Amino acid sequence: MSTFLSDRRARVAAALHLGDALLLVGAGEPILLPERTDQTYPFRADAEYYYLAAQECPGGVIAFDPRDGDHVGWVSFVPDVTEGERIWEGREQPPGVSIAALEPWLSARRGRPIVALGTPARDVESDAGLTAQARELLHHARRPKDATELALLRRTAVATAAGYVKLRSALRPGITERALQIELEAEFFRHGATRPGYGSIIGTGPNSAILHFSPCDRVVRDGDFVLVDAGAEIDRYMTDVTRTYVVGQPSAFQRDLYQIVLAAEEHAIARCVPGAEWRDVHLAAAMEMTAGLVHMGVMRGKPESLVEQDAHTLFFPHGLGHLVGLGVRDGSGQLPGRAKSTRPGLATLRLDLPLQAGYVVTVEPGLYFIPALLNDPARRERFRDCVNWPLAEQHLHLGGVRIEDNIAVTAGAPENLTAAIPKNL
Ligand SMILES: [Mn+2]
Repeated sequence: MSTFLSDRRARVAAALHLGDALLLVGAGEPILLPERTDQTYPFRADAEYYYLAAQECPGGVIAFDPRDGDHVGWVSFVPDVTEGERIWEGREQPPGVSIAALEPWLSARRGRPIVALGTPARDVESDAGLTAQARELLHHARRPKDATELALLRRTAVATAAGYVKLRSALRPGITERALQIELEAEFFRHGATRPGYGSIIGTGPNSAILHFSPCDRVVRDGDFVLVDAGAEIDRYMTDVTRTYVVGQPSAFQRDLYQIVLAAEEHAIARCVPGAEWRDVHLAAAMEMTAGLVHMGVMRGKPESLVEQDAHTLFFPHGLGHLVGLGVRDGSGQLPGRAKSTRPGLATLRLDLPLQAGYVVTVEPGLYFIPALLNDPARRERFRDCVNWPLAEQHLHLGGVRIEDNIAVTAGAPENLTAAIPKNL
């Protein structure tokens, strides 16, 4: 077994405090498409399994008995590959012990509590309390990225950068969002991607204000904002980057909006140091962008008071970012034991913890003119005095700006893994 995997397993064993409990981590089974045939969704092992096995293996189970110790305690049980799988899928027998040996392994340890992580087989009788506790600890232990993970993230960043260069060279009035998607994703593959990390978001014109817009056949027009949020994936690790462009000459208004988001993003990146509370980094960016909107004449009042009232959420309705790695929101959430904030302006945060060296976090401030928010009567009443409503209305179809990089937190200065992707309108 590779050293990185044995190191990783040893780190997890130390973090989980299993006591006398046995650990089972299941990969899960393929899921049938809703077509009533034998077709399945592309198989993705449960992330908790993949982290400990570094392989896709439907039906696989990683088991650990802490009494047996770090060296012999870990066993990888794998299903016996069938002739059908060899013929149709070209599958080969993965390394490991036949899954048939799992039952005797468990019988020899009868009576001990079981912690079942990953996607457990249905017939495992696990201890729900211990399992919930272990899951939170594993989640937290996976947050600092090891060298193998960082190397994969750097490779995905290279493939992602190539895609953005290609898309940008194709960007002109008359091209469709779909054609831009094709250029972007084909270039990801040409540079080693195993797939796009998530559904590529490409929104042009008013579509750029839809936070998770799926590209369609809309034709790009001169003066449109073009917001692209996409990233390449290699072996389950992915980059999550956003850039916003203007086709042709940007208006003064577009330029101002862009500069506000860009400055907030760069200042937030500089704040990604060990010990920084993520909610503080988020609120500082919110404050800065609110001050910018006041300066532009879009919002009215003192930035501190506007953010206090959550008025900024009219234009910046999401959190500043999340952790990324083995999955697009890998390891996000709260510090173990910390409850999710109930303050409306913080409830949308996907992350609430102090940053630590080794974490890879997205920094993605944005400002948008979202009709669903700006036309909402309750918000218009509540924030009557906070917004220059006639000016906001003039820009209801303008769309929005988001800029996102992936930042590795280190003991020294933050490292921007996606700095190679140009950030200019
Ligand atoms: Mn993101």
